[in-house]
Amino acid sequence: MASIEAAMLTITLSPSSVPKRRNARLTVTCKVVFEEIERCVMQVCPNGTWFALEARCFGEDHPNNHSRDDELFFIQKRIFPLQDPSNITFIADVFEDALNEDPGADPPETPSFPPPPPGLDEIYVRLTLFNMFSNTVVAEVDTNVVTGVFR
Ligand SMILES: [Ca+2]
Ligand SMILES: [Ca+2]
Repeated sequence: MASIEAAMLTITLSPSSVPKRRNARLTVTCKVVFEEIERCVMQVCPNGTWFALEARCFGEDHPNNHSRDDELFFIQKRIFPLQDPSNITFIADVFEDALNEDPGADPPETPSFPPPPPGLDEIYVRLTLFNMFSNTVVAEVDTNVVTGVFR
């Protein structure tokens, strides 16, 4: 079965044209390694859509939280054999606050010192490879987690 390898996420922040808001660019790189038989099928029928790789952004939650990680937004889809599987890049441009998946504790009724810590955000991207012919998930991996205080 095909596999997804070297999945990596980086997030870069930059000023935006909107006051008090920053842009965030998510860049995900990976490669898909197909088996010989899968490559053969795609060579024989190069116009078919045989595989699709979807990228979705998640906010990670602590395992003791008993909740599932939040899906923040869908990024993009790549299809094969149209795309070069050895060199895949997804880029998503959002406002930084789209990554603020943990707003932190509510502020106390009376000001306290030190103030409550800001909610740390843990962002990762899940890559899912579908076989479009059998409509099954072939492989699924998560990138590294990028931690920050996004606002
Ligand atoms: Ca979190
Ligand atoms: Ca936060």
